[in-house]
Amino acid sequence: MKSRLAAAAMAVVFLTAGAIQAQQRLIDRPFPSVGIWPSQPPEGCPFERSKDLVDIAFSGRYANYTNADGWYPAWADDGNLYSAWSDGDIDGEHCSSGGGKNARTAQAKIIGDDPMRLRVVNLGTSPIDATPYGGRYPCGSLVFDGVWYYGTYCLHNKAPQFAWDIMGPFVGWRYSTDFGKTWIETKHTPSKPLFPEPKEFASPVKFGPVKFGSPMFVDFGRGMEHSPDGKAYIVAQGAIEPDPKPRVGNCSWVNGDQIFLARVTPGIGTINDESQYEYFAGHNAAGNAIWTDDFEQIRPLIDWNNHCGFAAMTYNASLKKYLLAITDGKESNLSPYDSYILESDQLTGPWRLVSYMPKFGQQGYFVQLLSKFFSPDGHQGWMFYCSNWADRQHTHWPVDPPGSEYCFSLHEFRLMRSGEKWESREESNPLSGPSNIARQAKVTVSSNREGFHPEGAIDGKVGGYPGEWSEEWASDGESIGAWIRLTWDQPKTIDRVWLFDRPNTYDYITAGELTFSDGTTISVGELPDTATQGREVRFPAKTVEWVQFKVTGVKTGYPHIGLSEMGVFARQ
Ligand SMILES: [Ca+2]
Ligand SMILES: [Ca+2]
Ligand SMILES: [Ca+2]
Repeated sequence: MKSRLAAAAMAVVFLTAGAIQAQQRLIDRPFPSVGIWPSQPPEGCPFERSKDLVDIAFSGRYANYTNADGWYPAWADDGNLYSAWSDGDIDGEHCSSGGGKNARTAQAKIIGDDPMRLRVVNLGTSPIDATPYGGRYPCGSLVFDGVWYYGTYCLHNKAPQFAWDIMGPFVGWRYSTDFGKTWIETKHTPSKPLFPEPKEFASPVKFGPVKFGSPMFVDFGRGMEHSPDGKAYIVAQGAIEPDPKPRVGNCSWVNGDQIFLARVTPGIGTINDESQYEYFAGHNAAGNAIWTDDFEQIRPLIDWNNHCGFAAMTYNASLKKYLLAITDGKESNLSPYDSYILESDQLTGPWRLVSYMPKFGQQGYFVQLLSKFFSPDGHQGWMFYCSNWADRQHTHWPVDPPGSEYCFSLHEFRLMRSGEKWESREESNPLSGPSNIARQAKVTVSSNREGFHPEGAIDGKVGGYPGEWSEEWASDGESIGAWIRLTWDQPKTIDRVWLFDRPNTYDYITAGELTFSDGTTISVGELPDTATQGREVRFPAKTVEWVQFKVTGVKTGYPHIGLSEMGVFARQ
């Protein structure tokens, strides 16, 4: 791979300010390598280890967008991803799906082919009635033949130690023929859902279990191009009564005992018609899949009691493999979760284990391997998941792998072949190396917002809200005029400064100024808003006791301006 730093040289600008000529360019932020995630299946794991895909490794590169969860991206013919989102904000618009009669769901378009440089466009929110349940949440989307099908399902709160412990029914698919501008709601309701479950709806509400709680469309690639038969397939977690191993939240938004599979020829006239569906009903004596139109004859695709949960399947066309990602929300869904990846040559199994990842995220959920971002050889890809909704301030457990956040979060991974060695692509991280003398400096700031740390600006990490707050400096309500100063005990000879904006998209520095203890100044251009890139300022070497960065321009209305990282480099 060519140098990311070199590849990132976006613009070279010569500026003269004060007595100094400086050279400025944008640089990619460095990422720490993660490597192979140790596969640690628990006792009783029913899957044998895959011989073809033996591990999953993470490069450490990630990109985070927005401040919401509930993403289920579908790759459409026009090349964009279309997705639901919920329980958060985009561009100041809020959506919450837990509001009973006043629940809402939302949608967005995700533009771009480079996972590090996507643009998420909010397409607005829609009111939706959850009653008699407490919440009505989005699930899988499919965009096929110019129609966007968007599913919603119900949740309810019963057990206090578990958020949304009751999985209600999947209601049905609403659809849009103008890519999300307008919607036709499904004729189904929480009390009259598409699938005949749970069995009774008479008051009081019967709380499950269900088999198709939050269905996800199998990701067959762009416009469903690799569907084996033109049908859309859906997977979902669920449970069967009686349950020999009951647990709190046994059939919830993130827990289940089994995974189920169904298929339908997608169309406006078919998708909300239960009689058009066929259900996977096990294998016959010859090992072939049985399909039935009788819901009562359905059998699990995966049966691992107390170890199933949210499930998403992707077809990897280059490897000719089906990949199934499952998350187990454990006994209390306020704790870390386990996730695992299975592979099969067929949609209906048999399934083999690629990796069992305990405490992935550490609370990763909605894990999806997006077909759009697989490399031509099929081994390299980008995993989407949300994380740490129950620990958004990261006070209970460390984020692992880095960048696991409550947002649209993409992480680069590699499916490892047998015998393949993981080669870290990590380049030396100048921010954590010895030449970055910012880390030896004393930090003073114009102000600091409670919960943030001035020292976070020199900890060698480009991080911060909505991730680790401790990794950035945020001023207390300041915009233009906010400043940070680094002072050394001894004069230092330096020739380069790196500056990274706060990664959130509310606070955005559009201009600044460096001042040095020798009285010289340099005008600094915009710092990229999401901090996936930073600005490098190079100047003829100078010997100084302190350097200060002052904010001279911001995007208006965003009052806690600051820096996620400032590097100052000694002359080499
Ligand atoms: Ca169970
Ligand atoms: Ca930092
Ligand atoms: Ca920012």
